[in-house]
Amino acid sequence: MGEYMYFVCFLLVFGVRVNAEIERPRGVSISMASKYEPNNKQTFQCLDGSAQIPYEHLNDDYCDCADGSDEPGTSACTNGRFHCTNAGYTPKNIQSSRVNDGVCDCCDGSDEYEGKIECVNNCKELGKKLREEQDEKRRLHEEGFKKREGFIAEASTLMEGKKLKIKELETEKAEIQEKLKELEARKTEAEGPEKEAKDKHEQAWKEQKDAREKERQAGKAREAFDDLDLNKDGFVDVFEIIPHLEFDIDSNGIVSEEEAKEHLEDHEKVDYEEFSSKIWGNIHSIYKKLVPDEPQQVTPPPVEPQGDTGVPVPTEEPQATPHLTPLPDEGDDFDDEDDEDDDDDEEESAEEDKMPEYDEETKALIAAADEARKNYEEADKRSRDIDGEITTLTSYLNTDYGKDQAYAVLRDNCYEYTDREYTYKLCPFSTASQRPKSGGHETNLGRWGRWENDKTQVYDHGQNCWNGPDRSVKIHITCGPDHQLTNAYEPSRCEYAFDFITPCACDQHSQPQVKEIRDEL
Ligand code: MAN
Repeated sequence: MGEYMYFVCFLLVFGVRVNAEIERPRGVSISMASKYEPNNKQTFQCLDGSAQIPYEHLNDDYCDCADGSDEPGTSACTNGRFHCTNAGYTPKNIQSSRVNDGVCDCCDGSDEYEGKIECVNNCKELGKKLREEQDEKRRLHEEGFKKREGFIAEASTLMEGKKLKIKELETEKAEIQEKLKELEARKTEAEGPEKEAKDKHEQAWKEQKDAREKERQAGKAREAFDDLDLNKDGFVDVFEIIPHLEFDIDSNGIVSEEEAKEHLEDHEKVDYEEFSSKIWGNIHSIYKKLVPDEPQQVTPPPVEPQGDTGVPVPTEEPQATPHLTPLPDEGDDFDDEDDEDDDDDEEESAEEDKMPEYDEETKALIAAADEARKNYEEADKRSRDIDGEITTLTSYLNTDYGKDQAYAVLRDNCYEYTDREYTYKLCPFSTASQRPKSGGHETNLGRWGRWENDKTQVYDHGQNCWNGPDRSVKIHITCGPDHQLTNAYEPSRCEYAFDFITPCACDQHSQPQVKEIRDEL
């Protein structure tokens, strides 16, 4: 060991900072200094081993080595690297083409030694600033780490609480199952007499209604018979059916004698007895009362040229309906009155068709059954609600909340980030979404999927992208003093990325990256 090295060791042992550079060619880092050692060697071997050159050819402004290693301190080699020591700040390697190019690249000014430009050494100030920034980062990390400890405890309490809740719910469920059996029995017990009483009441009402209906139909049959029996001979005959176009079976516009007869069950004519018992039941749904305005199936008689009076004179009686007696002309009011009668009838019948109230005894049985049903249904609903709650709690507990479950505290919370166009929302372990700032509906970007690694989450199966994939988001998580969504972007169409900071990520293994700050040498 040379005298110089003894001196350096002496200084180190006695805690004195070395204030001089270790001897090495210009532009070489301390770690590479040994490769350029001048004392024992007369030659220099290019670092890639490609050639050996005389030692004095180092930094002679002529590029000898293919890897540029012989010219670390000049700009002779295009691929050379110049090392700035930057004592007080962080060391830096620059392209050797930047050496002496008139631009200060190193904070210690060592790249501009030819004096084309005067470089001020500001490494100390930069180092001070960097130290402060790193101290602040460390402080925040420390703060986050402490918060994380709290979250872990909180998560553990939360989980225990949920587990306990499941136990309570299971106990309640078992009790309710027992109770349900009893309530169902009570319900069945109450519904028996209720049904019996209701059936009795409804049967009585139905009988009444049927009787009334029968009466009503009889009245209608009588009315129809009287209307059809135009000549009032006590019979409805084929010729009295013919004017009624509703009896036109083959829809050719006229009712033939055969068609009329078919409606009279092959009789030429029927009396009221036969009409009401056999005919009316078949025709009541199609029968229409003849009204004077309605075109009737009357074959018009040939019209003679006008006589003296100017009124056309029919030469014969109508042929197809010789028995047709025109309905009395009741004027315009005829229809209206008829309609009013029908309306009244309908109102009356609707009123009559309403089931009368149950008697008091039946009402009491219904009330008792209602109460029993209500009790059963309430218990049944509670039982189903419990199932739902247990499912939710189980899914909560089965979710992976990361190391020490610290991330559990983020669940049931949402965080937003707004850029120029959208507000992005992250509800951890649930959903990610996007909504336009200008209004409009929210787009589902994905549901909670999985951890891709301990600092990246994936939310997928979001709304399908037109002509593209289902939307999905990757959440890049880093340590920060608070839970905050700090960025959202779309690296490729419908595939999003969010940056999220949280103390949950401040675990010991992820200390903030610190740049090496070189002490002065
Ligand atoms: C919407 C948004 C965008 C997305 C397009 C794809 O406009 O969800 O983020 O790129 O749809 O069509």
